[in-house]
Formats: sequence, C-alpha cells, structure tokens
Amino acid sequence: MALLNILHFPDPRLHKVAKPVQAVDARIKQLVSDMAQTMYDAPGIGLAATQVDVHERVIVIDLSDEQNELRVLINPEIVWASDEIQTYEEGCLSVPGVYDEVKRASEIKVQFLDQNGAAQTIEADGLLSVCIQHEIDHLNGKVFVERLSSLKQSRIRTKIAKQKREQATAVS
Ligand code: K1U
Ligand code: ZN
Repeated sequence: MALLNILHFPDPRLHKVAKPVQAVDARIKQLVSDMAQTMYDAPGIGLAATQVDVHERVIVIDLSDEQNELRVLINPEIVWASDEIQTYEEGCLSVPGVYDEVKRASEIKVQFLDQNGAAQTIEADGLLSVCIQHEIDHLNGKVFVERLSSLKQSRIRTKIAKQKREQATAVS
C-alpha cells in the first residue's frame, strides 16, 4: 500500500474528465487500496481517483468513525435523482481549509461496479448522497467550489494565493 499525493485546487489536472474503467483487475484493486489508505490518512470521508492524478472512474467512501466501512464505486452512474434538494456544508481534500454550503439532490440511485467487479445499485440520502455526488463531480473534472457564486470563487482563489505566498515566505 502507498500514500498518494492529493492535487490541490486550482491545479488544472483536477479538471480532467476521468475515463471508464475497462476491467477491475489487479491494477485497479491496487489503486483502490492506495486510495483508501490515502483517504484514511488525510483524513477524509471520500476520495476520487482524479484527486490523486489518476483519470479513471474510481471512488472510495467511508462515513464511519471507525474507518471500517469502505465503499468502492467504480464507473458510478446516477440513474435517478430526487427533485428535492438538500444543502450541506462541504469540504474537500483538494481545497484544504475551505468549507461552504452546496445544494444537491437529496436522494439518488446509483449503479456501479464494486471492488470485485460485481454490478451494484444503491439508494443514498443524507451525507452519503452528498458525498457520492461530490466525488462524481471530481470524476467529471468539477471541484465543489465551482458550484459556488463567482464572488465566493474569487474570494477562495485570493485566499489560496495568499496561503501559497505565506508558505513560500515561511520556507525561504
Ligand atoms: O472529495 C474529497 O475531497 C473528500 C471530502 C468529501 C466530502 C466531505 C463533505 C461533503 C462532501 C464531500 C472530505 O472528506 S473533506 C474532509 C471531511 O469531510 C472530514 C474529515 C475528517 C472527518 C470527517 C470529515
Ligand atoms: Zn473533493
């Protein structure tokens, strides 16, 4: 197992659209294992392959406090979404220190392959629904801040540029 490097917004590689996985083989199983370790280490409750610069449609999620309920979603497709909307204050391992409210469908039905390559369907609501939609956005090259107003995005870009300048000064 290995810890993978997480790309940080506004890295342009976060905007690549991930390709479908052709076969759930040993390479994909190793990627899943490395992504899970990287998510637990961060710590986070989700991670998309895009965030570790692998542009294939793989997601890991674990909402448990004990980090023992890993969910693996390969080639996830939202096949139904409720008209009802929920608002949740989201964070992102690719945008550390930034949290803001995002509106998304309350309930979704998702088809995907699990880590054994078996087809699965789940219905999700609450945080699981939020997290799956957030991670599928990553696979489609979209970071959650890009769902915020232009003014908020501009403030976030300014904050990140300032943090980068301060980090550069601290090490020099
Ligand atoms: O995709 C990511 O960047 C992971 C992200 C998932 C997410 C969180 C909240 C709403 C939507 C999607 C995170 O895991 S951010 C960190 C976080 O939420 C967390 C970290 C430690 C404990 C509990 C939560
Ligand atoms: Zn994220």
